[in-house]
This record gives sequence, C-alpha cells and structure tokens, in this order.
Amino acid sequence: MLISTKGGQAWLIIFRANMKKEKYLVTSALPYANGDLHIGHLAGAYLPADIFVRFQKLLGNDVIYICGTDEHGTPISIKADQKKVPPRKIVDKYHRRIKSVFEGLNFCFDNFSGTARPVHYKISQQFFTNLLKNEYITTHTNKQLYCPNCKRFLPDRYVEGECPFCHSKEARGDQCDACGKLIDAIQLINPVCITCGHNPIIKETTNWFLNLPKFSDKLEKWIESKTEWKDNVKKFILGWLKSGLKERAITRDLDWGVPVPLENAKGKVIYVWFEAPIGYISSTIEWAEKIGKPEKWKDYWFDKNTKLIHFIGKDNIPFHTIIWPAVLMGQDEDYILPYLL
Ligand code: B3M
Ligand code: ZN
Repeated sequence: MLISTKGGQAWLIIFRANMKKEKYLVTSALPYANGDLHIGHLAGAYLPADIFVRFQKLLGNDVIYICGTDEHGTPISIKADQKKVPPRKIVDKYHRRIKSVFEGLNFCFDNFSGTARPVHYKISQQFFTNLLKNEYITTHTNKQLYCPNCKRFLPDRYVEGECPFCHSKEARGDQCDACGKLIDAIQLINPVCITCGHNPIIKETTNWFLNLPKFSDKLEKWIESKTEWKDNVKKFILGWLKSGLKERAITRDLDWGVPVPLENAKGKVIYVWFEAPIGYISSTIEWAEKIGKPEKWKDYWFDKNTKLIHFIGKDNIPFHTIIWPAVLMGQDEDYILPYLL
C-alpha cells in the first residue's frame, strides 16, 4: 500500500498482486421506521460500516453491504396509535425519510430493504416453522393484561400503573423509571390502558417460546472460539450463558407483524427481535433478485468463507450473540454465524 500526495491531494494506491480475495457480508442495525435518524445513529452503526465497506471494496475484496428498516414491534404500533393511522403508513413514511437521508449522505448500501415486505414474511415464517419442526420451540400459557375496551392483549409498553415496589404512579408495564426495577405488567397496581384509559383485566394467552437452553452448549463453544471478539463482549455473554438461559417468548398478541404461520395462532405475530435480524437475509435475497441472480444470496449466507459482520449499537448485543445465532443454528441449512460485531 502506498500513500502519495500530489497537488495537495492524497492518493491511496493499493497493490494487490497475488493476494487472496476475502469475502464479507456487512450489515448495519436495521433502524426502526418510526422516526427520523439522528447523528447518534449515524455515528454508531452506519458511518463506521460505510467506511469499512468502502475500504474493503477499494482493496478489491468481495463485499456486500446490507440494510433496511425494522418495521414491526411496539415502537411502530405505538407511534401508529398515537397518530391514529395504520402502522403501514408510519412505516412507509419513515422508510422513505430514512432512505433519503442515507442517500443524501451517499452511504454505499448494496441493498436497503424493509421488514414489512412479502419476501421477509416468507423467510421469517420458514425460519419459525423449521425451528418448530426441529423441536426448538415450545408453547406456554400464561396470564397477561387484556383491555376489554380495545379488545386486545396489551404489550408491556401499552400499560401504565402503580409500581408494586416503590409505588410511583407512573410505572410502565415493563419497567418503573422511578426505582428502575423490571416489572411484569400483571404486577402493576391499578393498571391503565394507555390507549383508551380503561382498566385492563387479566386473561390467559398461549405463546410460542424459543427453547434457548437447548442451544446453551453449542452457543458456549461457539462464543469461546471467537478470538476476534472484544474481551468485554465475550465475558458479558459467557456470563449470561453460565447463569443459565431461559426460554423466550417469540410470539406476541398483536396485529402488526409477521403472522405466526400456524392455524391455532390467529391474531398472533412473531416477536420483532426474532424476525428483524432475518431482515439481513431477506434484504440479501432482494438484492440478488434485483441484480438478476436470484440464487446469488446463497453464495454469501451458505459459504463458510464469508465473514458476516454486524455493525450494531451496544443495546443490541444480546440479540445478536444469543438469540440470532440460536435461530440460525436451529435451521436445516448451514447458515453462517456472525464473525464479528
Ligand atoms: N431496530 C433496534 C434499534 O434500532 C433494532 C435493531 C434491529 S437489528 C436487526 O436500535
Ligand atoms: Zn384500551
């Protein structure tokens, strides 16, 4: 490599004779399509990825850069309820705005998709069905808050009430900001539906759970082998594994999301953190179709030589190091696992 300056301009000249090409699949966290991007987003998961991708392309390596908007989950539904419009409208609006910011800044995505598209529904449902067939999914019935006025189960962030610990009157269904404790919504004293102000009742509902304990050994071996990972990330995740993984609900009683592909699961959708990372794959499929080589996505996702690199925010680490790899491990095909994040 050589850097020369000429007329005040710096030129980077790279010699690559006889160097083996490397293969990268680079992704940035899918931003929620419920608001505009701010500088923190850009500096966190996008700018560093863009620099990395441009550099790899300059070196002549085989690299694709994949992204899109995350279009499900309560962040979207709550925004839609507040604005009294269908979620689809929110998602379309912010997808357009986010995309145009990225275009204005000249980010070099090879594809920028969205998770409310048919290609994403199809593959997310296949992932779910496969895990079920391979006996990695269980069902449990538990009690949840249901608003008789809105006629629906209330996701955690749809309820407020009195904190059972510190008695602050403004606790949410998942957490109390006054004392910081995590709450199970049914523990709230005098809960109120934030949409209509009525008091919810307790009702039983069945949900599907990812049997994470079944993946513990495999995950632990895999993480131990990750010499490229930062020490603090590794320690944090291994600590989590050692304290024992719990089954995790991967369906929700909501109407906006990827429908659970089962006859007996009407009115339920797949949990956003189960399907959002699958968006990396569906966006790659969309890219392959766009370039007229519909099978080309497999060259990346099924090739052991591909280095899968996720640029994400700190909060997203547990999802990308436990749940997402488990979802990939439980498939019939040999998907690659994250190389670095
Ligand atoms: N949308 C969370 C976030 O924007 C989530 C990332 C998904 S990455 C698959 O921070
Ligand atoms: Zn209500």
